[in-house]
Amino acid sequence: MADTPLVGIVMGSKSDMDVVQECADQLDEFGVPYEMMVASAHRNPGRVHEWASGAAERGIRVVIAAAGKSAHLGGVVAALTPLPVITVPIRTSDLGGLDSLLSMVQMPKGVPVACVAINGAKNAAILATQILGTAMPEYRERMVTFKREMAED
Ligand code: RP5
Repeated sequence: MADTPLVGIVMGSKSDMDVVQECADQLDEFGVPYEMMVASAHRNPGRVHEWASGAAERGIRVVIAAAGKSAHLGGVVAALTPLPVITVPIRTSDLGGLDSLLSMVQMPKGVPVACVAINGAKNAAILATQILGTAMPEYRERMVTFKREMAED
């Protein structure tokens, strides 16, 4: 039987997939099971609601939400789950991703999301694994090894 996903990745559009793939590749490298979903907060609000509100019960421990432009996906997901949400602002053609970044980092008081750099999908995977590592020794150990290897490079 496949491992139960621990990280839930949601993105606002199929067009975000190129960037999000870096996140999935890094989680694969760390051996972290994940699930991935395309759901837009404004085009598919029902799908987002269903996915986010059931995430914790499915066994997800950390959510990664990637979106571009007026990127409210992470905030909407954070409103629907008790899980920590890491957002990835996607670079955009008009404003270079500053639009996505500001939409994410400026969450009002009470509904926080973490936010990595524009197109920082790899860092989202590392941060998610670090969060898992606070309660799961195998991922903590994986992070210790990762940092040691980085320092030796
Ligand atoms: C957001 O709008 C998506 O997250 C994407 O980054 C951006 C553009 O989406 P598409 O028009 O390419 O579907 O909802």
